[in-house]
Amino acid sequence: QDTFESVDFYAIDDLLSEEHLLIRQSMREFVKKEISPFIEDWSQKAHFPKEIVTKFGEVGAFGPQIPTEYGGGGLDYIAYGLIMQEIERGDSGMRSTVSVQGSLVMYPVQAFGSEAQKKKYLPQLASGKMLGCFGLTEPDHGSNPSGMKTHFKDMGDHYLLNGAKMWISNSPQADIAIVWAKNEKGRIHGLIVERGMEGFTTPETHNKWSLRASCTGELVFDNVKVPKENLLPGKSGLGAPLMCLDSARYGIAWGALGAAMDCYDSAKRYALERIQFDKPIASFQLVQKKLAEMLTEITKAQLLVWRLGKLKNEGKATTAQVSLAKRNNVAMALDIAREARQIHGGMGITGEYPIMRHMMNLESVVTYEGTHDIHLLILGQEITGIPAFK
Ligand code: TGC
Ligand code: FAD
Repeated sequence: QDTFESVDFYAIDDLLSEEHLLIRQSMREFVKKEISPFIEDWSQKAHFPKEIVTKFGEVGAFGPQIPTEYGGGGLDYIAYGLIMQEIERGDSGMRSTVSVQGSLVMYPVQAFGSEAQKKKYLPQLASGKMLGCFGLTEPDHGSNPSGMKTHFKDMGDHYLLNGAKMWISNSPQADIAIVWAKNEKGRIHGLIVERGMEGFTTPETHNKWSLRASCTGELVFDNVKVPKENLLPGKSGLGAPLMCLDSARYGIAWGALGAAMDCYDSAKRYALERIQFDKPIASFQLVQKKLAEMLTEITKAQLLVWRLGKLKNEGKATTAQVSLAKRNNVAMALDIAREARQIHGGMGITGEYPIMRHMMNLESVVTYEGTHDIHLLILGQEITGIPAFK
């Protein structure tokens, strides 16, 4: 039974509106009913439960920040963050599915798409009738997407797309892919590629030890004819996908907090129940130190994302501020997962507790959407004005 209790040591709930609290509560109940009872089994079996996609659509998890006229939630960024926090409390892989759909597929269609593209895709994506994925990373271009090789040629009445993307969340099950590719002049554009287009395949990546309930795969384009109306007309250049990443990275900063809270909650309960040397292990100073430091780091991370959410609502959040939060909160969650694993002793490596699953998941989260070190370099560039990437 899922007995999760969240953390609110600094009365941060007082900073939230009634609507925020209601949204968080309904998402928490959704996770308790639709994710927690099954997630261990899905993860052990490396099974992506496709039926969760329509359920996420029904509960309003896809594109909460997208305007209602296109089927989105029309909510603010604090609400969006709280939804990510609750879902990742359930599992980072589930949050991945939702982040990709909302921030990496719906967002670019809404921000850079034509009116016809918005009408065609957004309501379908919001309701979960359609699943999307986002193809930026390539086998030889991960942290450095500007070097991408995937390209398209103007053939008069259509584009001809060739190349390959790797490590793409949702790809084996996705109905559409937002694909970033270069034109003949080397300029990056977004194309909407639909399943069923000839020459387009999505081989699955097997044997992951992380995000096992999320499906990951490649996108392979072998002379794919893409209709001209499938090019996103509103923005080109690397800045376009990087804007999508700003939105998804923001959600991850909140999501990681959910995973951290789940590990802390489990560790606290276990420490109070587990008896060694005739006492609960919670009575030993070394265990109390671990718990006190977890609470401290969670509280700091909560304040960070709350303030970042306010800045995002005002349209003032910068890329570097988002990097700081994504980097800090994911590393914080990973540290807490590792410490919580210690508190659970041998039980911590089993599926009886969520700890090891969160820990393994977070190893992907600390790498995708910009690695821990790439975010450090984004901050370094912000401080010094000097990019140290190249
Ligand atoms: P750089 O020269 O800095 O910039 C290129 C152009 O982009 C502009 N720009 C931005 N525009 C809008 N928003 C931003 N955040 C922007 N950042 C930069 C910039 O002004 C420039 O414009 P212009 O007009 O001068 O061309 O680019 P760079 O090639 O040096 O790269 C910088 C770097 C390393 C920070 C960037 O490439 C980066 O962030 N790399 C990390 C790659 C990454 O995060 N990949 C994520 C793939 S998607 C994913 O992982 C999904 S997981 C999903 C899940 O399952 O949850
Ligand atoms: P590399 O870029 O090869 O980096 C390897 C190491 O080198 C890292 O430690 C990195 O920090 C370091 N490094 C690289 N450059 C520098 C530098 N200049 N200075 C210092 N250190 C450096 N991508 C998508 O497009 N869409 C998705 O949906 C998606 N989903 C993913 C799901 C999973 C489960 C995973 C694991 C990845 C996913 N990715 C996705 C890809 C992800 O964004 C990349 O893995 C990530 O950007 C890092 O690229 P890479 O793995 O090629 O590592």
